[in-house]
Amino acid sequence: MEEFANDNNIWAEDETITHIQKPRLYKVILLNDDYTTMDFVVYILERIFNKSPLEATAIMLNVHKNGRGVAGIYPKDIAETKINEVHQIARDNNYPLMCSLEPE
Ligand code: TYC
Repeated sequence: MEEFANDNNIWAEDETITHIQKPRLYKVILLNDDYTTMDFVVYILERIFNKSPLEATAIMLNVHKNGRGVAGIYPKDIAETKINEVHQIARDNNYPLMCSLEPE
């Protein structure tokens, strides 16, 4: 069946309208602490949040200076998975690094 789409709706040939829900997005907030090394935070930002070395360093320094910062913005299930991965890798390496979830 041929379909014509704009931002929110798809018009099918039989003129039914399907409403497409845009997923709500959530910010993954990275929190500062006194024990996790800067190199480890940069590694996490590259590995889990797919940041370039330059971006990862800028985000890490921002969190170090301001106490918190945005690591990435994702649909809820993806954001939750990334947070679990960060906490697991941090615990495996004996770092207290924490992140949290915030509606955009
Ligand atoms: N404050 C840490 C240090 O001085 C570095 C750090 C940055 C830790 C960002 C956590 O989310 C963080 N080693």
